[in-house]
Amino acid sequence: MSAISIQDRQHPLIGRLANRILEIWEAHLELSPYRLPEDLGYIEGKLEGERLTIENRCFQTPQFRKLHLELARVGESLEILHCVMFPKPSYDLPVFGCDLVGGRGQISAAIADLSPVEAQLPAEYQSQLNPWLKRQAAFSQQRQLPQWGNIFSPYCLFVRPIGPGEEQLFLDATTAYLEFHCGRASASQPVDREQQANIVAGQQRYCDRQQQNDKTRRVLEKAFGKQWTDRYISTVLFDSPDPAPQSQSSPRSTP
Ligand code: BLA
Repeated sequence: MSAISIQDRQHPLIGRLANRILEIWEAHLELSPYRLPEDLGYIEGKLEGERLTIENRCFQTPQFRKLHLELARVGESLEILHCVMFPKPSYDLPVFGCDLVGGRGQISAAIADLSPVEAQLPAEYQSQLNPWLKRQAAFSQQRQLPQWGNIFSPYCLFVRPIGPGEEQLFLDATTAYLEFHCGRASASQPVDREQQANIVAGQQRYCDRQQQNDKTRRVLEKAFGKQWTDRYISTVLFDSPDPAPQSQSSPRSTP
């Protein structure tokens, strides 16, 4: 699969993480194409006179309804990597998400998490991620999650990485989260219908909260306006899953 790069002067962590994500997806998962609505694959707009470019890569697999990797850039001042892996509601899997926001040579926000869709992460995820809690202490600038961020797990990494050592640690942690998750996902079995309703509700809640991130909304609204942004956030960035299928035993309506 070709490397992803909409720019030459990309922050090295953004390019390295984008390529790492694509390599891990390709190694562990059975990828097939995912069509974005009305060719929202590559988008250009203007923000305060600067060009805003967005490049999307989207796939689906037997376990995931949507794998989304997005690189965005606003002139010279802002660059973003956004990635979310939405499982199908028939699989009881957490949501992998990460976001890198940087500009002028510095990443200001680096976030990576495996977020539970039910009350907490499955036990095997907890024991796998636990050692990373100690390693997270090595980051010199931890950041506080906003209020809507209560969807994230206790293992959520949210830092401003300082220097190549911390950038490498962020890349290592995200790689470990992603490799474990893809390995578990490809070995997992579908759940029964009752559980699917909980999973749909959990993913819906994840999307609702993410949609409350005003910082994302502000960047997009300035370049593309409110209407376009509402549609982009609710159909491309954080679209909720379709409702769970009706149970066989539910009463039929008479024709
Ligand atoms: C923060 N996201 C931000 C910031 C910007 C964006 C400008 C502020 C950076 C800072 O405080 O240093 C912008 N992010 C974008 C844009 C896109 C994007 C425009 O993805 C897409 C085009 N956000 C996600 C995902 C997660 C996430 C998947 O999209 C986590 C899994 C988290 N972004 C996230 C969090 C913050 C953030 C927690 C900090 C919010 C805050 O401090 O209020």
